[in-house]
Amino acid sequence: MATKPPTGDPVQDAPQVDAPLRAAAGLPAVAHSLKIAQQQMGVRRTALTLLRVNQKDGFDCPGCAWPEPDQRHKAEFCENGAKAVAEEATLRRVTPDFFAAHPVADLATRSGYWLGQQGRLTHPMYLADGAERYEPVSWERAFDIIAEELTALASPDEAVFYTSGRTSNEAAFLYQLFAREFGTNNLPDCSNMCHESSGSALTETIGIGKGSVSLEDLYKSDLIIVAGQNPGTNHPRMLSALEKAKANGARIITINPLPEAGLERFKNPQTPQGMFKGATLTDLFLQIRLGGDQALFRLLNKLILETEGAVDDAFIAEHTHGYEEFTEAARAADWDATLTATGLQRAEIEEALALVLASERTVVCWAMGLTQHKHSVPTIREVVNFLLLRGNIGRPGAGVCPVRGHSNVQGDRTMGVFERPAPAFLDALEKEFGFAPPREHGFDVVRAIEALRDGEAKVFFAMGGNFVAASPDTHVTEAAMRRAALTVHVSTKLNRSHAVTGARALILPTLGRTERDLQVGPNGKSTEQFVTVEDSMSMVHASRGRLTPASKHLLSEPAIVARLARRVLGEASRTPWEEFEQDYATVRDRIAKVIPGFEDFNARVTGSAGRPGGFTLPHGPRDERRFPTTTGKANFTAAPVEYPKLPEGRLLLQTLRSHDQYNTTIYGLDDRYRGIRNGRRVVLVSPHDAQDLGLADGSYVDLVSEWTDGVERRAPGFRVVHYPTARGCAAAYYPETNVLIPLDATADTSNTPTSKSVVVRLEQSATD
Ligand SMILES: Nc1nc2c(c(=O)[nH]1)N[C@H]1C(S)=C(S)[C@@H](COP(=O)(O)OP(=O)(O)OC[C@H]3O[C@@H](n4cnc5c(=O)[nH]c(N)nc54)[C@H](O)[C@@H]3O)O[C@H]1N2
Ligand SMILES: Nc1nc2c(c(=O)[nH]1)N[C@H]1C(S)=C(S)[C@@H](COP(=O)(O)OP(=O)(O)OC[C@H]3O[C@@H](n4cnc5c(=O)[nH]c(N)nc54)[C@H](O)[C@@H]3O)O[C@H]1N2
Ligand SMILES: [Mo]
Repeated sequence: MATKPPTGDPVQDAPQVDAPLRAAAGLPAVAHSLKIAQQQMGVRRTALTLLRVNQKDGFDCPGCAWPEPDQRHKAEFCENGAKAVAEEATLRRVTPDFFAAHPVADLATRSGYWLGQQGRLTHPMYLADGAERYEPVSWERAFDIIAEELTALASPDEAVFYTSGRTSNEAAFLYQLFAREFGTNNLPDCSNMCHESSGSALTETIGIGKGSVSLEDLYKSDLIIVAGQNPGTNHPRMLSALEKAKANGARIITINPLPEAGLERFKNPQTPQGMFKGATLTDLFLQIRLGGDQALFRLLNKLILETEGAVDDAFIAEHTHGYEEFTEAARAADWDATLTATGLQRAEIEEALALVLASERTVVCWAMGLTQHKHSVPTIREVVNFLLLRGNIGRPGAGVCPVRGHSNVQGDRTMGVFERPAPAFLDALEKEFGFAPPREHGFDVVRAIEALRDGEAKVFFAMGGNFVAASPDTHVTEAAMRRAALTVHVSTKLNRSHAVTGARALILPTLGRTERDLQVGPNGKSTEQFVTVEDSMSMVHASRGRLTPASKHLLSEPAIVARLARRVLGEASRTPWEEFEQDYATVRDRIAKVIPGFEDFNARVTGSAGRPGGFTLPHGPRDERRFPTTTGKANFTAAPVEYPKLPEGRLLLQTLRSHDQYNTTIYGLDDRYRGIRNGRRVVLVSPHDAQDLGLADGSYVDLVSEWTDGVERRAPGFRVVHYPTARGCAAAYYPETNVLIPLDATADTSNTPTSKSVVVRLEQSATD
């Protein structure tokens, strides 16, 4: 039973709707995750595998980047972590027979859900120019094909090397090293669509693009503000941390257009009381309009400034820059404009202010609700202003907490996967490896799509991910991809990017996190390798797979990069690629020499020196209130306040995740907490707006986005769901809605697609 994928497709998308839940997790969550896991893996494998998740001798959960507490529970995973593991550890297989039965044209008609449900990829597969089907290919031939296309390019900058955030530190380091030795900084990654706005804002203001808090800080804080994040679905283990913080006396303000079940009430399945009763988490819910956060924080800042003794003058004098200019801008903040921007009541903001002023130690957590707007960078800078005002950075219980998505997205960036690398990083690479890395900045995700579209890039290589489904402006992105000479995907599972290809295409199947990684050394003996990852709180630790690999033809990601590099760079390269493949410890030794904070890496990560379970990377602002910015201080900033303005009769659409998906991987068709079952094509609209617009619950509409280029982008056939979202705002799931997001609708500075603010009109569907 465990090995049979569903047969019917297109999957019947027939949403059924109940009232949303008011609490997350508890018994139903455990039952639900076990059901999905057992369908994929069977009962025994489910039990054995899940017990290894996030244990000190086990593997890092391939779900989110939330850290593991020091005192681990026997089951240190959550419902959605279990689904992520099941998705990878499934017993279903996509073999050469499957590809023989399904031409690419057929795969292109299938839903992402159906593709993912087919199981793990087992063989390297090649789609020749003009061929209808992928055929099995040897690894040698696959590397020859890539080398052929790469060496035929007029410039290394015609190649693009994408990374999704599951790639280990070791693989990521080798990957960027290869790309740069080949000669390009074209290293876009999923961060460009994710927390790039956080990185841009934090680097400018505090000097480092990472969060400044640990789990301990959350436990010690007086006030935790969770803005633009849905941890009940996307970071479920964060709820345990919030629960603990509350037990220690913290208050929680939630800022969100949607009431999200997990933040209302949490029934911790790991404690007997929690399982049944649960803890109320949110003390104050601010139901903000999409994109209203900058205005809200600006007004709070003005109110703090106007309160006698509320500002930490000593901290500001000693550690910050730009205070005068900032206070001038903040004092100009206006109540009426803020109430319009946020849709909040005056009393609600006053209540928030009271909680802020009562707190000595404040943390602000955020995710995609703050990062995917046109004005995301100034919004996050305003959050920094807010924390700086009361000295809430660099002391226990306080700080910035951008909650990362993919399990190693932060580590990949630390390893140098970045299209705009710092000169100091390139200098260190040059010194260690003896070649001159390119200095010119490369393409990020949006620029890579433009380059492919315009014929300026010809080879697209992806280390994981599902680029065409995750990227904005689906039709434009797909057309761009089809112009490439060669597209290559290193993947564990089948996805849409394998069906929308360049003239030639390769699928290179790879080991997942859960699988044992054996490499043959120079003496002919196999030794087990482990890799390392960095979580959202800068903790680096080892991850060791335990399961037998899905197929004997798989290569690990480090092995794929090392073999590719040897084939492409040949004798000219002085880098010991073969040694790197045989023994990942030698890669870690080089990381230790190139990247600050990794000194003595091997010893510290294995526990042979220091405490077991890894180590925390240095962070100037957190550790010693040292701010490595251009001014040498923490920078206050004073950007003009912006918020989205809606033309008459339009709604602002955010594109978000359901409870049964991991980005473009769809686990199932339910969104349990929001009361939606058996379908994904739903649009959540406030009943008031629905009434004004004449949209009955249960009617079907097309979502039509309106953009300055005059092009109408349409996503047809969405069931209207009356839902308690903020006025003027709507919500629908991604990736189905990526057709609506124009390629050039991006955030200022970070160039992140504005996936949380798309102006749409809702038209009755022709089929309705
Ligand atoms: N199970 C599971 N886990 C995941 C993922 C997954 O798909 N599934 N994805 C992973 C990845 S890569 C990431 S980046 C994270 C994403 O984690 P989240 O950011 O939690 O993901 P989204 O579903 O995009 O939810 C955005 C939240 O912000 C709110 N929001 C939207 N716009 C605004 C706004 O303008 N202001 C405010 N204040 N709130 C707003 C939405 O209502 C929603 O609650 O999760 C990671 N973990
Ligand atoms: N409209 C809209 N678009 C968005 C977002 C949004 O909120 N709204 N969110 C954005 C965000 S935050 C992100 S992070 C991106 C995500 O973009 P991506 O990271 O590109 O997409 P994923 O869906 O996470 O990629 C899933 C695929 O990764 C492969 N995979 C899984 N595990 C492994 C592994 O261990 N190794 C390798 N090599 N491959 C593996 C599998 O083949 C799987 O099909 O999407 C972005 N796009
Ligand atoms: Mo993400």
